[in-house]
Amino acid sequence: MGNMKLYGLRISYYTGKMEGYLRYKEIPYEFVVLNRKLMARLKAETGAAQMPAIELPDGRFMTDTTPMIAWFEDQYPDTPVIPRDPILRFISFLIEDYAEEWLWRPAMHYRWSYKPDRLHLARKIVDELMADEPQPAFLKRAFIRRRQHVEYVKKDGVDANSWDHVESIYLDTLDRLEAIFANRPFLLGNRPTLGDFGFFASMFRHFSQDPTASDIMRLRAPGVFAWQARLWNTRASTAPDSEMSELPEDMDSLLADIGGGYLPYLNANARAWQQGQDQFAPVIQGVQYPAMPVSQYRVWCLEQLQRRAREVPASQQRKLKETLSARGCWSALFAVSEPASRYDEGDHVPFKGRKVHYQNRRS
Ligand SMILES: N[C@@H](CCC(=O)N[C@@H](CS)C(=O)NCC(=O)O)C(=O)O
Repeated sequence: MGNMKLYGLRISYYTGKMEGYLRYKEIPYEFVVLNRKLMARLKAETGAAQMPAIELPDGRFMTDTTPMIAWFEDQYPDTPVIPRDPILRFISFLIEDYAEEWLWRPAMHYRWSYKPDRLHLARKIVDELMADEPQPAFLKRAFIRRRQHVEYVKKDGVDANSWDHVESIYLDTLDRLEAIFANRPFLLGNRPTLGDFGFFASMFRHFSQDPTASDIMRLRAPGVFAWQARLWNTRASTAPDSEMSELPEDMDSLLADIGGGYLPYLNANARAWQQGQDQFAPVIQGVQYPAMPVSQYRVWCLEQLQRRAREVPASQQRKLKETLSARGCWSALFAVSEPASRYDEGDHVPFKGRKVHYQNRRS
């Protein structure tokens, strides 16, 4: 696939995830730095003003890293990042979704709530995304700082009451991953699987590089710091070809976080969606969050996870149930029956469809 283009920014969470995957799989691409004009074009081509987006050599556009990776896995089946064992396969989908969606809030919070971080990042964003716009640079930087803080921190549930809980998601995750990477190079063995790429989004482009969070990572979890560089530098053609066939015990606390924090959030979001609400204020692990937007996209995430669990062959369903129940994930996964997201009704993803990620924006 010559001339495939990856549109994004060098500081972007999901662009970093996609680049990590493409580099690992050795799929060639040309990186195109976005500006706001190109962003408008991507919206027209993909249905979503979001990065990354990919333009294939045949002119088709794609967006959304999770279905894009699934699509590339079909095109490039060698050295799959989706485990063959059906239970680990499901767990990989679950961890990918958890990691990229649930670490998003702390990643945005650390980047935009702390002064050294917001000054540094606003400069980087303006220099890439808005370089060709005529306004004075200090005004553009002030605009970005305010926009990001309002949209992705204040309106996304971070207030004085939830602040510590949001930070604990990052800190606890570092501890869980540090313990795992003391045992092996990647989450499920000697080479990366989907879950590694899910964590890579926040850990690579935000936490290992943004000033405040990276100080924490280097001191608290040097093994995680080493892992994100290792993933960036690992190639499928030379990665050891060995897969685990049993879920290692050291993954238990990560799965407990999913069952105790993330899935209850996804369920509250899905219930609010079913009731036609635009906002909801969940209680997560005993902490009252302020009102935040209902996300249609994340109703779809829950729906996809339920579908993936149902796809596990009948002969393995009992084991799946036992494995997830023992780690507090099974009942939380099916607490909302038929989430009915209506998100991708024509089965278009990752190609053009109606895609809205963070906000409800139903109008
Ligand atoms: N689910 C999507 C999420 C993509 C996404 O939200 N990207 C962010 C940047 S990392 C974005 O484009 N935000 C739009 C904005 O900030 O206006 C994926 O996996 O690609």
